[in-house]
Amino acid sequence: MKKRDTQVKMVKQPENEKIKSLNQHISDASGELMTTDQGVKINDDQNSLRGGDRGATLLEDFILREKITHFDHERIPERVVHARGSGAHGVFKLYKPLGELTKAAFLNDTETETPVFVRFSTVAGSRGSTDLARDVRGFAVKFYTQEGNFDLVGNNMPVFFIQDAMKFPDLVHAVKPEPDNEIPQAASAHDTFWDFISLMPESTHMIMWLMSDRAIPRSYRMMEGFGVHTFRFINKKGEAHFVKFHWKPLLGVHSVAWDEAQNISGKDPDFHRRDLWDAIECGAFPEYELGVQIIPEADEFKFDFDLLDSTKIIPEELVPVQRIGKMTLNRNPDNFFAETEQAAFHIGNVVPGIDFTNDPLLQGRLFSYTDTQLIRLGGPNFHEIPINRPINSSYNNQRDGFMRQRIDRGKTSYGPNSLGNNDPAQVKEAEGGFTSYQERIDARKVRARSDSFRDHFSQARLFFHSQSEPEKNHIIDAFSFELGKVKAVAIRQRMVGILSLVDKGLAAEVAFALGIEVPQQLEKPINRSIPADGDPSDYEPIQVEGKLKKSDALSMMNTTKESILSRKVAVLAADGVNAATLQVVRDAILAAGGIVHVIAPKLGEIIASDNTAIPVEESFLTGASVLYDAVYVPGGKNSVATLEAEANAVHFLNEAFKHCKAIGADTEASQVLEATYFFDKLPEEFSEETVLSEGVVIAEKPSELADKFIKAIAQHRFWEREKPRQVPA
Ligand code: HDD
Repeated sequence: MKKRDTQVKMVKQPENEKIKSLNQHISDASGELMTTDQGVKINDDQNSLRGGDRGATLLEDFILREKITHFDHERIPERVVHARGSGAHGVFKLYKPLGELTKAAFLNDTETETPVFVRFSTVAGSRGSTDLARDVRGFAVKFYTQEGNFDLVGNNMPVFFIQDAMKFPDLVHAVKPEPDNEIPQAASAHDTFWDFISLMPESTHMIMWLMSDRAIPRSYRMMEGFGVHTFRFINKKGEAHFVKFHWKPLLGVHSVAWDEAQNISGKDPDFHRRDLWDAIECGAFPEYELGVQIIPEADEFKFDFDLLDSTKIIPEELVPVQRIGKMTLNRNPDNFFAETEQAAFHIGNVVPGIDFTNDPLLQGRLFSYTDTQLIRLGGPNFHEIPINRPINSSYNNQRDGFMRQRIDRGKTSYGPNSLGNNDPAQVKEAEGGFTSYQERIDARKVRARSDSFRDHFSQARLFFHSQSEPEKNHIIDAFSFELGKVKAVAIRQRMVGILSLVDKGLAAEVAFALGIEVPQQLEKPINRSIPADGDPSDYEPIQVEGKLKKSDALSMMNTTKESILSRKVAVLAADGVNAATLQVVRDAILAAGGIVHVIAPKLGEIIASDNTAIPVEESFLTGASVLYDAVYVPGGKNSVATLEAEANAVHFLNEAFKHCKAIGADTEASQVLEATYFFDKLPEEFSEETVLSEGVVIAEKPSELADKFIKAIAQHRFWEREKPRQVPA
C-alpha cells in the first residue's frame, strides 16, 4: 500500500546578528546531567528528604527548597495592557537610502539587514485570553540598529481612542473586566466601556475602526500596522520632516467574520499565535513593507485636522505612502518567556534621525513605557535582559540595581571625572551623538486642549463612507452586538446619539437593532471631559465637513487578493475517496503555496479508491471549518456516501458557506453539497461555465476545478452571500 503525505515541511530559520548574541545565552539540557542552580549534581529530584519514609520533610532539604522556591516565583506581572501576545524574530531591509529625510543609519544603508523582534498582541484580555477577541492589535517592532534600538510601538489601527495620555488609565479601566466581578474577559461589550466611550466623543473615529472587521484579523500576517502618532525625521543638516509610519502586509489585509471569531475562540483560542508560529516553521515567512507619509514642516497647518491629534489619519489620498523597505519575520523564538514575555518596548527608544512631536498622547507614552517595565520586569536593569539589549555596545555611568548582570570595571561611575580619563566620552552630533530637534517653544504653561482637536466626527464619517456594503453591515452588526450587551439603556441611547453625528443611517440601523429611537435632541454637554472650572461650551465638539468624502485605502475590499500562500484548505474525505482527483487538486494547492489537511470521520488513514493510504490530519471531532480558509470535497462513491450521511461533514460545509468561504467539489461529490442548506441540486444543464453561487466551484475535470478553486480561495471571502442578509455571520 502506497503512502501519501500531506504535511508541510519545516524549514531552516536564518540567524542574524541579534540571534547570534542571543545564542550566547541559550541553555540546552539535552545529553546533560541534572544539577542544582549551584551546580551540584542531583541524585534524586523526585523524593523530598524525610525523617523516616513516612515522616515529616526536613528543612535541610536544599534541593526541595530550591525547586519549590523557584517555582513559587516564576510568574511576573502581566502587561497592564497588551498582556496577550506572540513574538517573532526577523530582519528589515531598506529599498533606497533616505538621506534627504533622515540621518538614521539603518534608513540609509540598503546593504545591511537590520535584525528585528516583533510582538503582536491584543489589548484588553489577560495573558491567557483568546486571540480572536474584538480588539485592537498591538504591532510593536524593535529594530536592533547599529546605532542602538529603535522601537516602533504601534497598532493595527491608525488612530487612538483619546487625544491626551492623561486619559489612558480611564480608558483602560473602562475596557478591562469590571472591577466588582471581573467580567467580561477580553471583551469591550460591557457597560463600563461604552459608558466611557459615550461620554468621550473624541473616541468616535477609533470606535468605527474597532467595530469594523479590522478588529478581528484573519492573521497577524494579514493586518496593517501604524505608528499612529506623527513623528519627525531629522536629516544631517538638522532639517525636519513630519512622518507617519505604516506597515503593509504583502498578503493583504483580511479578516474573519464575527460569528467565526467567536467560534474560533472556543475551538482554538491560540489561533493567531499558532498561525504565526506555523507559518514561520514551514517557511511562509510573514512580510510587511514599511511605508512612510512625509509632510514638510512648512505644511504643518495645511490640513483640516491637527497633525498632533492621534484621533486623525492623514488620508493616503492627500499624502501617499512611500514604501521604503521590507520586514521579513523568519524565526520563532526559542523560549516564550525569555524573549516574548520579557521584551520591553518603549516608544522613547529612538535613534539619531528620528524624533518626537508634541502629540500629547505620544508625550505621555514617553513616560509610561519605562515606568511599567520597572514593576513588570522588577527593576531598572531590564535593558540587560538578552532580548532587550542593543547589538552595539552600551556604556554610561548608570550602576547597580536589582539583577545587575554587567560587571562594570573601574573606579569612576560619574562624570566629569579625571581618574578615569573622563570616559565614557560624550559623542559629537557629527559623530552620531543624539541631539534633540530644536523645536521653537514660546508658550504659557497651561492645562488645556487646542481648539484644533475639537472635530471628532468628520474622519469617523470618512471611514464609514469609505467602506463597502458588507463592511458597513458588519459595522452596524458590531455596534448592535456590543451595545446590545450593555445593560444600561441610557448608555445605548447616548451612544446612538453620538452615531447620529457620524451617519444618520448607521444610527438608525443600530437603534432599530437595540429597539430604541435615534434621539432628536442630544444630551448636552456631549463631551464630559471638562475640568471643574471649565465652560462646557469650550469643550463641545465642532462639526467639520471634511473635504475628502471617501478614501479607498480605508476599505479592506481594495486589498490585494492574488495569493493563497499559507491559506489552509480542508479536504473532507472518507474511505473510497477518488485518489486521482484528490491528488491533482491537492498538488495544485500546495504548488500555489497553500496548506492541505485531510479531515475524515476518524484519525489515522483512509484507504482511497485505488487502495492507497492517505494520512488524516484531523477528524471531524478535532477539526472545524472555522479553522480553515476553504473546503474541498473530492469524489469517490463510497467517500461521498459516507460524507453525505455524516452530520459533521454537512455542518462543516454549512458553516464554511455561512462564513463566505470558497467551497470546491468534484461533480461526483455534488450530492454531499445537496445535503447542505445552501445548495439545491446540480442543474441538469450543468457545464463548467455554470455559476452556482459566488465562491462555490464544482467541476468535472480536476485540473479545471483546481484552477477555479485556487482563484476563489485567493478572493478570501464572498461577502456577497450575506447580501440578502439571510446568512448570519
Ligand atoms: Fe501603549 C503597551 C501601543 C498608547 C502605555 N502599547 C503597548 C504595546 C503596544 C502599545 C503595541 C505592547 C508592547 C509589547 O508588545 O510589549 N499604546 C500603543 C499605541 C498607543 C498607545 C499604538 C497610542 C497611539 N500606551 C498608550 C498610552 C499609554 C500607554 C497613551 C500611557 C500613557 N502601553 C502602555 C504601557 C504598556 C503599553 C502601560 C503596557 C506594557 C508595556 O507598556 O510594556 O506602558
